[in-house]
Amino acid sequence: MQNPHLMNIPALPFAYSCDYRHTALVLIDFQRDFMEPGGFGETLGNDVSLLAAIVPATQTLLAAWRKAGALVVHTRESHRPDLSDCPPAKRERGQPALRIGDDGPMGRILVQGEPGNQIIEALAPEAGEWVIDKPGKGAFYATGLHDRLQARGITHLVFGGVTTEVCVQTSLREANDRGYDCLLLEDCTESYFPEFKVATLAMVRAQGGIVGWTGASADLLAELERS
Ligand code: TIU
Repeated sequence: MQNPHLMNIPALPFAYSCDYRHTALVLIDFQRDFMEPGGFGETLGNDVSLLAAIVPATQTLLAAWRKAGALVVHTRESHRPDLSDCPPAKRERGQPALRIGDDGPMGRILVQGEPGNQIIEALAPEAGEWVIDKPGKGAFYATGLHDRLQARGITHLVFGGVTTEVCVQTSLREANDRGYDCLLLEDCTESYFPEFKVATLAMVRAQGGIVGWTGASADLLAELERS
């Protein structure tokens, strides 16, 4: 008998098949530091209002994923208050208005526990969901995430989050190298640079899905409902 929990999601470059019991929804860095004025994203010179468009679709998906009882992983790009996990090369890069660790309108920029480091209310983690604090752009560097996913029997990762070409793409590529099949949801990820989002989606699925698949949340929702 066919596995009733198996989903065959229309995607590019071809259908993405996964059993939701072995799949995690990974929401990358939906934190105020990137989504709201006064945080890290804005200090880098970006128009952060561009990112709001994906919140409703991501909320809908998150609600359905929770209802299915499948694993939700939230990440935050963040550093310890003493910045011992922030390489000088990262802190000193460029000419931002405020640097990592500086005091901003939402507390210290990109520092754990500060108001700006919290995930936005609309997508706030619930009890039992994983919240991974990561010092790098990728979710696997210095976090222990791979071991936790392995222990849980996770083989597939569905990605949303910000920004597409920075923390989302880095995390997806790290995951691909660790053997996960990865689906990037185009309406649940956004960049400060629309052209970079388009390019990232194209390069992920090129060459027969060289690092993953891209798809739409509605197609995932339909399969989740069916299974
Ligand atoms: N600057 C930018 O586009 N992104 C980051 O610095 N981090 C994340 O993508 N989370």
